[in-house]
Formats: sequence, C-alpha cells, structure tokens
Amino acid sequence: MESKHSLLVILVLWLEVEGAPPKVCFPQHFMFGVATAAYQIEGAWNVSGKGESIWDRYTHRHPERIFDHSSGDVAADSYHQLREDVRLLVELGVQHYRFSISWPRILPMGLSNDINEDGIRYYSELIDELRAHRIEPTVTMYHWDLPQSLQDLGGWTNPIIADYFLDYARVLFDHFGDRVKVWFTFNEPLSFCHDGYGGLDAPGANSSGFEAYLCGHNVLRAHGYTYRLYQQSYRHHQQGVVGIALDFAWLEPATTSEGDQRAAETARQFRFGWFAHPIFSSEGDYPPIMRVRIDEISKRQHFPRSRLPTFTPEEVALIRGSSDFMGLNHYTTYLIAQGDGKIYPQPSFNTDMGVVTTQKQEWPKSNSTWLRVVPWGFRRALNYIKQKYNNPPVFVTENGISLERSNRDVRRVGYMASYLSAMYAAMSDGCDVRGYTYWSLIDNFEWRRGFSERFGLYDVDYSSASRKRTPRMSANYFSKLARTRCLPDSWN
Ligand code: GBH
Repeated sequence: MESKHSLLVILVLWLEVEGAPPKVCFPQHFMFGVATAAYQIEGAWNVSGKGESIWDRYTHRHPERIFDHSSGDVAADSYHQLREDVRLLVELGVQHYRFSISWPRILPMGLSNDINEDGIRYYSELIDELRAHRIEPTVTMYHWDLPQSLQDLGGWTNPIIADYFLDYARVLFDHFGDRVKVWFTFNEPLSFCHDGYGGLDAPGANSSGFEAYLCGHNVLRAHGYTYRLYQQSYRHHQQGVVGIALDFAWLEPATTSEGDQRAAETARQFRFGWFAHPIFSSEGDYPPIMRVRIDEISKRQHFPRSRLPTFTPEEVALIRGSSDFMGLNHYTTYLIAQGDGKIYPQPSFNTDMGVVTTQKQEWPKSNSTWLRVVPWGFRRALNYIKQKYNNPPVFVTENGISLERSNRDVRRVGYMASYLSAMYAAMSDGCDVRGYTYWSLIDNFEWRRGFSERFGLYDVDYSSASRKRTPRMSANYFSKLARTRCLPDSWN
C-alpha cells in the first residue's frame, strides 16, 4: 500500500517534470483581448468631416521621416472594414477589444462646439457591433492623433489643452458612456511626450528635457480632471472605470554594483515613475529623484527655474489616486548602467536621467530595433508595480512582437507563450493582473516605421484594395487561449 502510493507520487512528479506539464490556466473572469489604435488602422483620414491630426500633417509634410515614406491615409482601411474587423474578433473568441477614438474624427477642430456626427456614428456602430457579439469595448481616448488645430496652439505644451481634453472626454462619456464601461484616458504618455515633443515622432518638436516635461505635466493634469469629472458626473449612472495605459519596459541593473543598481532605479523613476508616481503612489507628485535631479541640473545650466514644472497642492491631490486600475504596455527589457555624470548646456531628458541603456546581444531579436525577447523582465515589472504602488489591479493593455512577414509565425506564438507564462508566474507571486491584451489584432501603420513592421495576429495585404486580412498561426493559438483561458499545449 505504502509503496504503491509512493510509486504513484513518483509517477505524477515525473509526469510534471518530464511529461505533460501541468496546465497553466488563468482565473475564470480573466479577460483576453487584442488592441489597435485609430491612426494605425482606420485610414479615411479626410473622409466625412474628419479634421486633420498631427500625424496626418507630419506624414504629409515629412514623408522622409517615415521609414517607407508612407502615411496612415488608408492604413488597414478599418474605417470601411468595421464589420470585417469584428468578424476577426469573433473568430478569435476574445473577451474584449481595445481600440482608440480619433479626437479629430469626433471634433474636427479639436473643440466641442462642433461635433462631427459621422464620427459619432462610426464609433457607435463599432461599439454596438462588439456588444452584439458580447465583446467588451475598452476604449482609449487618446492614442497620439491630436487635432492639428490644437497643435497650432502648442499642443500638449499649452496648459489650456487640459480643458480642451476634458471637453472632448465629456463628449465621449455623453455619447458612448452608456455602452463603454472601460476607459483609458491616454496611451503611453512617456512615448508621445518623450518621442513626440522630445524627439521626432509627430509633432516632431525634438525638444528633449524641455517641451517633453511641459507635455507630461499637462497630460497628467488632463488625466486628473477627466478622472474626477467621471467620478462626479458619470460614474453613478454609467458605472464604468477610468484608467490610463503606461508603458514600462523592465530596467535591469547591468551589473550588481551599487552604482548600476542605483542607476536602474533612477531610470525606472524617470521612464515609469514620471507618470506612475503622481497617479499611483500614496504620496503623489513627481518622483523625488526626478524633482531633485532636474531642479539641480537646470540650475547648473543657468535656467532661472526648473525645467520640470511644479504642481499646485490642489493638482497633486487631484491626480493622486486618479485611476481605477493600471493599464500596462510591456514589450521588452533593457540593461541600465551608471552614466558618466557629464552635464551639457542644452536640456536633455537623457542627461537628466544620467544612465546608459543597452540590451544584451544574446537576447532574441524581433523585427523592431528596440524590441528583444526577455520574458522574465515581464515578471519583474509586474512585481515592481505590486511592490511600489500597493498592488493595484493591472490590466495588460499591450504586449506583442514584430516579425518578418509570414503566416507561419512560430516565434510569435513562442513570444506569447513565454510572456504569458511569466505573467502567470507574477500572478502566483501575488500580482493582481486582471486582463491581457495582445498588440495587435492586425498589421498596421507603425508610426515612423511605416508598414515595415508587422505585429498582427492577422496579416494585412496592403496591395489589395480591401486590405485583405489573413489569420496567422498565432491567431489560431490566441483563439484557443481566449476560449479556454488556458495556455494551449499544441501550437496549431
Ligand atoms: C507601442 O509602444 C505603441 O503603443 C503602439 O502604438 C505601437 O504600435 C507598438 O508599440 C509597437 O511598436 O524607435 O528606438 O526610438 C511601445 C513602446 C515606445 C516602443 C517608443 C518604441 C521607440 C523606440 N514604444 N519606442 S526607437
């Protein structure tokens, strides 16, 4: 009896180690979905009353700054393929679809005195179509396509924009809030402030360490106002939640030296804490290390005041706690080493942060220069959030990989399997993860990389008039995952 029992135990253990691995299953209410963004898929840039966005203007005026000189004028033509896109979502069996609304499609001049009825109709139809198939719409209000008319006033560097964003948010709550219950105010403020106002994404301000901070400041104010507006005037009857999607690549110390460990934490505070600390920490406001470093370096550069603006105490209180959950975009990991401490006269985010960023050559590559496959970084990023911000509910709003065009995308399946296993491990560590969203449903316009990078579960044929969509192997894998909520053991 005794020995029979231990034999059984050994057999089971052996099976777990050598044979069929134990099934990895996510909780019953865990949500699986896919994401897209308006400018990257819709096309129809000047159709039915839509106004011009900064990405329309930028790609038209500076085609040379886009890798393949392309634009989102047609993109994946999703404006005309609404039913086809929903068909794909139904085929995938996802619980939610994260898409973004184009501000200038709703308000052509950016301001709420003139509402474009066709814009309302388009998103209304999309939302109804999703709900008819029991797919939860989760909606991003701003995924980088600012109305050009507002950029002409300085865009995100002008404090008035917080009021205009609030007006826009009110229009969205009024028209869609009866059916949309999950809102993200912004997608990746780090990206559009750092790369848009501090670099060469639209509007291409290239003013690192200066305009980028003004942008961040006004985005945080706009976010805080919007969250409070919903709490005061909508939450009671609409009963939804409002959050923000932040991007957080894991930042690992390059060595175990104390200097590199300190540098890695400084980098996390600059790249993630910049937006996470004001909203999710119990103290609120900018991370102390950012305040200290930028104040000090500004002084040494002879600025009469810090290049990092200051919140009023009312603003700190408004922004602190202004999110019902954390949206997390995570793709990759970097190594951080101590910088040389040199300070140059011109403002720069990198000088302010003062670290050296690299990736290990041996980490598997993708088709994007910035993205290597490092699944363990995902587990660390999630644990960092749990530890720093008191374990907020996290909704993974983006995770994905670009590969050479092929429908036998074995490596995409491998990427997902390894990142999902790392996420599962983080959940076993106690991280409160509620959902996972793959980027992206379909191939799309990859900003300055044009159509040269493909992240889709579905291939898009840009040479066909209807931008024909074809499922990849990864679509099949994802549909098994979404339907069973367990990691599939077979890959096709
Ligand atoms: C996401 O950002 C975006 O939200 C999404 O729109 C996009 O399609 C997706 O990435 C895939 O690219 O070129 O070296 O200057 C992910 C975070 C931040 C990664 C900006 C690329 C530019 C690096 N991104 N970063 S570089």
